[in-house]
Amino acid sequence: MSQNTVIDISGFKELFLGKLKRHFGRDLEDCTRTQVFRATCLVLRDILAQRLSDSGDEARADGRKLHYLSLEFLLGRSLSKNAFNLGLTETVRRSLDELLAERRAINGGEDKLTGLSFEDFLETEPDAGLGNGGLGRLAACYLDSMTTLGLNATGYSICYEYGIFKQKVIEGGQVELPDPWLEVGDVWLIPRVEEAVTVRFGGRVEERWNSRDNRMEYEHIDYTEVLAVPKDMLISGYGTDKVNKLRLWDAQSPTAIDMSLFSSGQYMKAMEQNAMAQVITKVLYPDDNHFEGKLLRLRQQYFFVSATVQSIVRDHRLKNGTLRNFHLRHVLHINDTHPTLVIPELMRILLDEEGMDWDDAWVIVKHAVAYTNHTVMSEALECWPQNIVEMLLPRIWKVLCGINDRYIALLRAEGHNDYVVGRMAIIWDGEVRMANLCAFACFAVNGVSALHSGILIKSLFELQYQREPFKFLNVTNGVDHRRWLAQVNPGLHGLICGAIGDGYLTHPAELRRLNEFLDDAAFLEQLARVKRENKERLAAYILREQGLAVDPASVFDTQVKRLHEYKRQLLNVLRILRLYDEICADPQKDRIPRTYLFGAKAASGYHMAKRIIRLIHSVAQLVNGDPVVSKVAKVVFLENYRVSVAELLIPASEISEQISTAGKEASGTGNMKFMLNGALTIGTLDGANVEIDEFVGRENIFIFGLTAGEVDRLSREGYSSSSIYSQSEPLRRVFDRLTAGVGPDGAEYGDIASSLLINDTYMLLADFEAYCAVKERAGEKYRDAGAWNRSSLANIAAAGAFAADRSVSQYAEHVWGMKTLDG
Ligand code: 26Q
Repeated sequence: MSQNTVIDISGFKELFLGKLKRHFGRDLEDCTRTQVFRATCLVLRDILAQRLSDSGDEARADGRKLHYLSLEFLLGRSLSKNAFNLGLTETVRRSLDELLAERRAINGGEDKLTGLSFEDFLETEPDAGLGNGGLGRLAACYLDSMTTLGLNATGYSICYEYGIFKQKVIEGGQVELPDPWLEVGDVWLIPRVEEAVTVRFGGRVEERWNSRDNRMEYEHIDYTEVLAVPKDMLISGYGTDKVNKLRLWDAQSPTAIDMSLFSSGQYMKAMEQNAMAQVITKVLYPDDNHFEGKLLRLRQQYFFVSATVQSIVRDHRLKNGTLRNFHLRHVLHINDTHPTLVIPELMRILLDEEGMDWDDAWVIVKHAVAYTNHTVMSEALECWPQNIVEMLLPRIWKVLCGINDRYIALLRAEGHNDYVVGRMAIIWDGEVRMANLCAFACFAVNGVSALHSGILIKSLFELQYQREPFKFLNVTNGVDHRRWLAQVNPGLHGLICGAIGDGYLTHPAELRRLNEFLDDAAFLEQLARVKRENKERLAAYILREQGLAVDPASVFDTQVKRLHEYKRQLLNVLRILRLYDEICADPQKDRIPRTYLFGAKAASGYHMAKRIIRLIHSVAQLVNGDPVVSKVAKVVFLENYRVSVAELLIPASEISEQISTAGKEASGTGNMKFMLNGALTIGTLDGANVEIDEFVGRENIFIFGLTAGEVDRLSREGYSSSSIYSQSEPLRRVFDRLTAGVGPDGAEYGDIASSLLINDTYMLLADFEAYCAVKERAGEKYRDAGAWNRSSLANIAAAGAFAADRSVSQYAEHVWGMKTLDG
């Protein structure tokens, strides 16, 4: 546990002033807001750097080191996290207060920094938006847990110059703006130029038979080189001196410009290397759960993977002198198929650089790489066109062929027929199928919820499971409960600590003890008061940012996540349109006022997703602009939903919408964050909702709709949305309005209506009635504040099961073969 480098207020202030002076040449009296922010971060960064060098980042002699590879780490902000983990939140807060008071005294009056608090400086930090959604945020939560649990772990990703785009909504339309997060966010990064490696693209491979050693040798020639420079971010853990790293690779040209080419008149070629390097790490692909075989994306993936493997191998060679024991010392964990090229890249190094035989090399690779799958939807599966792999990565292509040929030979030898071989093959029909490569090469394959892992072995990996059942397992996702409860909801954290102490921070299962308070009326009232304060905080934000007044006394009903048809934001919207008609028809009826909150980014090229954002905007205009309806309903689309907005919104929400078509959402992690903050879930039996339902009990959750099995059967037998439509009067009215025009500007959505009638892939209409009914039930329950608050507490008490600490412990034990502090 922590030796806790105790640093007090005067110590912090001294370090802070030193930073101001040396880094910015400023004194307290003339520094800017950003400089205060940066100096604060640098003081914490130094403490982490000191701890890293004290403990050394060595694996224990017999221990394995974990390398977590992910094209995304959706970190959000780091200052509050690091201050919290170091136990310095109050020290920093008070130091800054005192420093600003001193500044005021020196300057003899008010200035631009007067009145700013610690919270304002936290707001100075841009979100590190190096991810799209769930998968990227999961990786960030896991880094915190791995470090807190004392694992030797390093995260690897790309240092995108631009993270996920900033979303503006202009007259209902999404506009994407660049997110230059590094302008301020670079304060956490430590460049390690001396550890740069080079990555090779393009060119040709020459094969030669080496008769002396009796083996084929491969020479890669005429390639283009890109320099990969690591920028390390130090990762703190809670209550521990352990520090890990997140290594972000930045692409640079190996030489600013190739002078020899330039002198010989080949200007374009001279520039080429430069331009290619610049573009690789320029921007994060904003697609979520969708695959497109873009050359630049493949370049990003290989750049990232090759740099990572080279740096791990270099380090291993230095310490061991050989790669023969590589798999005993390292696990390379791949977050979805995006880093799958680690498999052929590690093979390439073992074969071509280490001179190993194929079979020896394969044993090492097979024992070193593990894989987590995050989707079964076919449009999200990575299948790279063979020709672009061959052209961009000629040596890797040959290795892939070597793996595929041996795999197919093995399958044939086992007596599998053409159909089976065709489904399991890695290269097939001109494509390279990454999921099949992972399933064959990795020693462990897991899904991210019980339901999803079950579906994986029944569908996508059915045949692989039959061959090697032992390597398939489930590890249900979890979230960093320290961030998603203690940090973002200090009111609730205080209440919990008063009741059961702060042991839950490192032992999340202790939240169970809150069940003792289920019938404690005074406690439940305090819980409601905390919620109310959080709602007021959010209402103030919405007013400030979007000029919209929402009533903190109304029910806050929230659906925030990436915009995707399978997540069914549209189902929520259809139901609001129905409610609109009902209120108009019977305005006198006693209704509980509700605020419907949406937040979602749409992938830039996803037309239907953007249409749905427009529709939400129109519905908001319609509802909020109606003097009668707006008394009981408000619709808010929160612009630019991101981690820091989630941190404000989730603690303020009372209803959590988790309404994906059953079988489509691998897990969901927002569902867990809402539950942790006492929201009640309205959800389908999809992803981790199934387990949330089991843990919290049916009386504390609102489950509705088709099950995954029913969805499956219905889609195989054929399902007609139009017959549901024609039998439902309310649906007809809603669709009529979509076609005729919604809201004051009369925007028409006939395209959305007809797409649902012609091809309701995600079965919105099949679940519509059940959804409306469950929302009625939720409304009725809300009338009984005591019952509602009791369920809210039951959710918090059950949420320990969905802590990332639990997930990471399971990975450590069942996948990585590593010991945690507790285990
Ligand atoms: C792939 C190729 C090219 C470009 C982009 C992509 C790409 C990028 C991001 C494909 C998928 C993603 C992200 C997927 C994702 O976030 N999946 C979510 O993962 C969560 C964590 O396990 C789950 O909780 C969600 O259910 C799942 O949808």
